[in-house]
Amino acid sequence: MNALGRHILVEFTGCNADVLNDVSAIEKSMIQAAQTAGATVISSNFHHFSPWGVSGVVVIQESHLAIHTWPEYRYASVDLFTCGDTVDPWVSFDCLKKALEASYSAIELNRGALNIIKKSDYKPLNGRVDPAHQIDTKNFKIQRNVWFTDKDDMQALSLRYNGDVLFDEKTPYQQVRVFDTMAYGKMLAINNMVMCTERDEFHYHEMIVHPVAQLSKKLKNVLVIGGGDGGTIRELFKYSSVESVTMVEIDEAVINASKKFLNTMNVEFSNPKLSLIVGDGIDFVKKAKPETYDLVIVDGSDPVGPAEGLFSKAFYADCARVLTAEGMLVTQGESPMFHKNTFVELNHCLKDIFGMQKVYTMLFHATTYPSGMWSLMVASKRTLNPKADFDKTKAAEFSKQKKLKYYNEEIHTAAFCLPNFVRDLLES
Ligand code: SPD
Repeated sequence: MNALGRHILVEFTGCNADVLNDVSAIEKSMIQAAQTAGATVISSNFHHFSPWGVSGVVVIQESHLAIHTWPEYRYASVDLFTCGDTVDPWVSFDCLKKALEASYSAIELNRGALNIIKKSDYKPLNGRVDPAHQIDTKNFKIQRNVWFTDKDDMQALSLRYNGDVLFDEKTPYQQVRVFDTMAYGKMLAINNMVMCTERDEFHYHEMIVHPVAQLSKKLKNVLVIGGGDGGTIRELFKYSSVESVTMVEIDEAVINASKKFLNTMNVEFSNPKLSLIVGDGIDFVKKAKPETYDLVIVDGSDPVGPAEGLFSKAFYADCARVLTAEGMLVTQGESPMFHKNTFVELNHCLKDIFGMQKVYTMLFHATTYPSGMWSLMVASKRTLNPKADFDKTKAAEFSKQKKLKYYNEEIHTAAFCLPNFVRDLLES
C-alpha cells in the first residue's frame, strides 16, 4: 500500500430509523463490523441523545470506526479508518450497510500518502516496548463505554452502562427499557428518561409516600396513579393502617419490567391489600366514586406521552372529588431547575383546585433526575402546616423502625423549606 491508511466516508441513507435510535444496537453493530474485518477492538464509546440520535466511536488497534445518526432523517454519517493492510474497511462497510438496512454513497481516501510524507528518524523516549502494553488479543476485554443520556436541548444527565439492554418493549404508549448501569445498578427508563435506579430510587419513593402519610389524619384507602415499578406501594405497605391500595398503571410493560429486573421495588405486587389495575388512571378517577380515598398519589412519568394528562386541571379536579373530607394528594412535580414552566404551572393548577393555602411544595435530592433537584407537590382538603402538623416523635420512630434511608422527622420539615428562587417562581 502506498499510504498509511484507508479512510472510507459513508453517507448511509434510507436506514431503519429504529436501529439508528438504538444506542445498544448501534454499538454492537459497530463492534461486529470491526471484528468481522479482522480488527482488534480496544474500546467503544457511545452516547444516546434524547429525543433522538446516537454518536459513537470504536477504537481499533488499526485506527477507528465512527458514526453519527439522525433517525429523523433515516441518515447516518459513518467513517471507517484503518491503517496498515491487515483490515479491509469495505468489509466493515458491508456489515454496517446490512445492520442499518441502508442505501449509501461512499468515497475512499488514502491517508498519509507515502509520496507526500516521509518517515523521520523520530523515536519516542518512552517507546512502548514493555510487554504489559502489548495487547493480548486472545484474553483482551473490550472497554465498552456506552452512555444513556436523559436530556433536553440545554442540559443532560448521562449514566454509563455496559451496552446491553435487559428489557426493551415498545408499547402503544411508550418505550420501556431496563439498563444495567455501572454506577446506579438497574435503571428503568421510559422514552429515554430516567424513571428510577436501584441505587437512589429510595429518595423518590420514600419522599412521595412518607411526608404525606405522616401528615394524614386517616390512612386507610389509597389510590396510586402510575407507580408500575412498585417502589411507591413498597413504601405504602409499611403502614399497618393501610387497608387497601388501588394502583392504576397504564402500561403493563412497566410492571413486567419491574417484576423481572427491579428486585428492590417489585416486592409488594402480591400483597392481598393491593388491587392492581392495568388501565388509564385519568379515566379511572373520572369514573371513581366521590370521597373514596384518604390519599391519592400520582406517581407518573414526565409530561410527554401518556403522562401528559397527569398535569391537567381536569385530572386534578377529579382527584379532589375522589378524596375524603380530610384527604390529601401528592404528585411528582418535576424540577424547578430543569422544567421550570411545568413546575410552576402544576403548582398553580393545584392552587386553583384546592385553594392557595392548601398546596405545599417539597424538594428533595434526586441524583439521577436531570438537575438533581426534584419536587413533589402536596394538596390537602384541610388547611395544614406541613412543616409541623405531624408527630415528630412518631415520624422519627417510624423512620428508625422501618430502616428508612432518606425520610426522617428533620427531612420532613426541611423538604418543605424552599430556596428563594423557588419561592419567587411560585409567587410569580
Ligand atoms: N424525570 C423523571 C420523573 C419520574 C417520576 N416518576 C418516577 C417513577 C418512579 N416510581
